[in-house]
Amino acid sequence: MKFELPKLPYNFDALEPYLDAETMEIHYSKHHQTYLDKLNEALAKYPDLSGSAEDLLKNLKSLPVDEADRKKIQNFGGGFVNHNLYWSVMGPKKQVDEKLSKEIEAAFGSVNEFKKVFGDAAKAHFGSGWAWFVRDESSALKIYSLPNQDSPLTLGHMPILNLDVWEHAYYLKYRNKRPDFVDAWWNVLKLI
Ligand code: MN3
Repeated sequence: MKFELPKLPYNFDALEPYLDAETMEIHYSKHHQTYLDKLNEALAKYPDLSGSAEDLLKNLKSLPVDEADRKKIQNFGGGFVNHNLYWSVMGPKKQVDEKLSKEIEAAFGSVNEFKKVFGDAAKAHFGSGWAWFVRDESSALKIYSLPNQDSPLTLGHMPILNLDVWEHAYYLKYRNKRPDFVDAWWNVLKLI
């Protein structure tokens, strides 16, 4: 199995000034591409594997691969799939999901409270990783962060949206000020 990089659904400069074009270009063309290349390289040894990249992460623990390759699929498969979602939830124009907004209000009290809890998870995450908004196995809405490229899919959860808090996601523009990046990011999240 060999996966391909999905086309970015907007130009590199489309999310300016909140996400700068240089960060977007390096993030997509270098970081995302490298995760994909290394995933494909790891999978080349296993011609009998099938399914989507998401399936690999869902079934990570039971994949018939050796342990070093399981770790590669966790890291590079996660890197590939996590960024696919990340690009898709952002955009230059709001396309608010009204149904989701109502669910958020029911679960968190208000959209602002949701933003606070999610933003705090992103700001407080130590080191590289992602903030996640997911449905758990009982369909409950949950917010948490995970290290590195670990995917909620491996926990049996369905990702709704995610925020990359690796330094490569913001350092060129925001330097060490991750909280400023997190606060600005709501402007380019199209769903909410
Ligand atoms: Mn990234």
